[in-house]
Amino acid sequence: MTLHLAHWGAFEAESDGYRLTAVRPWAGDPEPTPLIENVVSAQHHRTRVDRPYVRRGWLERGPGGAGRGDEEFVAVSWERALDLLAAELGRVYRERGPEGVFGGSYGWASAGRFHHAQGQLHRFLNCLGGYVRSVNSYSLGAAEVLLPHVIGGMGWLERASTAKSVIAEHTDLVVAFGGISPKNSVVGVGGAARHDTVSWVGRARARGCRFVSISPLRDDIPEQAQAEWIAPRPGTDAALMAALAQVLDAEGLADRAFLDRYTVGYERFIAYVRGDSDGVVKSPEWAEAITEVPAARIRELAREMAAGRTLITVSWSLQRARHGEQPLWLGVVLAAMLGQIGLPGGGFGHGYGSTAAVGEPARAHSVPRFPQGRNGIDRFIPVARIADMLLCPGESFDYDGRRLRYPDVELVYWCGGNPFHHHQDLARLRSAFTRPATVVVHDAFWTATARHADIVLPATMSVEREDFGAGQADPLLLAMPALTRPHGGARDDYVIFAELAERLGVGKDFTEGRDTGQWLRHLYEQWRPAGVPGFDEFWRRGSLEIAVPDREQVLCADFRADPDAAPLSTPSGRIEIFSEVVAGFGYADCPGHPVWLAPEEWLGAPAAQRLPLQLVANQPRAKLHSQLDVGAHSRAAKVAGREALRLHPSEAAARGVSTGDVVRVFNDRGACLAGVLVDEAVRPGVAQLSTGSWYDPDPADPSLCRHGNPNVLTADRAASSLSQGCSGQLALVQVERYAGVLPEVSVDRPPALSACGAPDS
Ligand code: PGD
Repeated sequence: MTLHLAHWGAFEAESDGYRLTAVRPWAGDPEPTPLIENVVSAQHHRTRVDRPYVRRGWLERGPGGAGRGDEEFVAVSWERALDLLAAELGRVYRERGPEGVFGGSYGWASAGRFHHAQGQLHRFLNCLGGYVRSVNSYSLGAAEVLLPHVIGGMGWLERASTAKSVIAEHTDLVVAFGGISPKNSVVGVGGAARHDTVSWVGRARARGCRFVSISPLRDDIPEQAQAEWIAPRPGTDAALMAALAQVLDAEGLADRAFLDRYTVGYERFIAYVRGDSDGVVKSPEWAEAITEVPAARIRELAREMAAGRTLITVSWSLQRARHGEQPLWLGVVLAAMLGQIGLPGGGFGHGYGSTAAVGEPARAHSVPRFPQGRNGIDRFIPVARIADMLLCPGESFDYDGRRLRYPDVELVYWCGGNPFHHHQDLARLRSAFTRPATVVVHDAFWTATARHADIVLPATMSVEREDFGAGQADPLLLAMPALTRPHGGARDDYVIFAELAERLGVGKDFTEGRDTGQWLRHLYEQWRPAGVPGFDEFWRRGSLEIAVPDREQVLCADFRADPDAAPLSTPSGRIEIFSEVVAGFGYADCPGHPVWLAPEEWLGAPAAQRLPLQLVANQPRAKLHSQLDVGAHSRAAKVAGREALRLHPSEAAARGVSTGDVVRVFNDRGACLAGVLVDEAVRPGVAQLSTGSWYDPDPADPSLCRHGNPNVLTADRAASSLSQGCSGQLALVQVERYAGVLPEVSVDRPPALSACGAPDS
């Protein structure tokens, strides 16, 4: 048995050289996940890309978007594909320079430090002079821009977060806005070897810690938490939080000494809460009208929060929404009012349950990294503005106090991501994707993005190549020998880029004369801290544990001990309840202190008369994002072969549908078909449809996805002018029984392929 690492866990596998014959979770994982099964069943699925393909129109007519996404693909040899692509890259760099190439290429790709797809692409494009990049992520777009103004950078916050073991031992009350999701906490960027959410939550509960989960979904927290469930209208958490602040203030429960010493701007914020600045007291009664949470419960919760050691945690999903900055900022403010930031088990957290990494104490050392070189230009877009960039070149936009312009890109290169999974308003993205002259995609599968490309190059899966891996916060560094040979003619991204680089005259710059094995040894030895075994010993052992100096880590403990000696990285060095910098930007949708702002699409909006359900488009349970959607575990979770849509019994009854029925979910942007699951764990007024089912547009109407991808329904609207972050979590929709003849789902077969390019390799 050989160990292997995926974003969702470590597993042991046997193979016959071509196929994985036995797979089981790593023995060291206390709470293994069934997501491992998807790897086995998807590896040789018919939707693997088996050789290079070129879209017929591009091959016959040359660069241009007409027919993209609709036409058949022609199989070509590796030689021909690489020659064509090298010639096209040469043309674009010659005529347009790096500004003509978008290499932002957002996506999670696979675990493994060397074969990290984006890192490979970026190094390759940097060898050619650079590229238009993307900044921030779909996961944390609002947080990454806001938090440096308020408490500190997202990377720091994640690394420094209070250890889960400390919460289990010290916290009296966890108030979890967005819950502590058991399904999301199994996943961590780069790998999560030891899963422990159920156990740390269970330990805390057994000691007497109480959990309050504030979410439209009851199962957003492990059962072991025995949590009280408060289900406000989705998107209204900021109003609920403002009311909690109002009670703390009015009842003298705010810790003035803490606020004076460790924060700036409280007076400006509290004037808003008291109604001094706008004439509206943010009382529990005010919040009840917005959230539908009873005022008495809000008042009581505020008192409970002040009565013991309380952790306020805000999930990542809350900021992945219109005005997503506000509940996050308010979470920090509430924790500051309670005065427990820096104390064991008290204070603030962002993302417990959103990823395996939060609450993992920091390692003594980072892990080896493939160098990406230097980008010769400084042009970027906030990552979720991809469609705007393609549709509106030259137009200006706001971002974190700057006024920038969208570049005019001619070639889009995607490697290790699936924008037709991750982006919002897919009909709009489809039309944006007709704009560039050329779209190149490397992927292992015929994802919707590959189907919207001109040149599709087959990438290996991680089990088909040699690497080493470690999660963002996991102390385990794992050797990952290849488990099988590649599927069909698939090649490693590294090998593909090395061959392209050779053709473009930068081969040596890209490879430095090393093959994969030599790179692994080189990266490891360059990184190797004192006391850590050499590469051969590491590879022989199969793994090593990186030291963790402080297992009882507490967020901001040093800041609390001495805020002058250990200031925060904010402009004032203190927690910024009012930010002069953010206020100075003058954004109406993100003022200088946190506020409740009604989004365009919420249950209290006029549009809810027509579209009375709030879509919650959250992360899927049976796969990571869209990865391995054709795997057996993912398919087993579908209903009638489509993504499952969960509805409260009252909403199902009102529409005359029951579990197993197929419904049409629709709004003004598009529609999709989904299979109903009636479930009391969903708040009335909510339709929960996870992301990840591969987009399967109906040929007659591409705004209809036959497979249940919620991103045909979500709005391509930024969280705010400050962050330009993804707001894909929430949208208004209506649901009706699907009355017509059910169209077949076709995305689990390859697109139309023609062999007339006669593969010769
Ligand atoms: P993945 O499905 O992980 O989704 O979006 P992301 O694009 O990351 O895509 C990774 C792709 O890389 C897959 O197609 C996989 O086959 C491919 N791949 C894997 N390994 C390799 C490799 O070695 N080489 C190459 N070339 N390809 C490889 C995720 C994004 O979606 C994220 S992070 C979030 S948090 C967002 N969440 C939401 C949400 O909550 N709600 C909505 N509505 N939308 C979202 N979109 C975002």
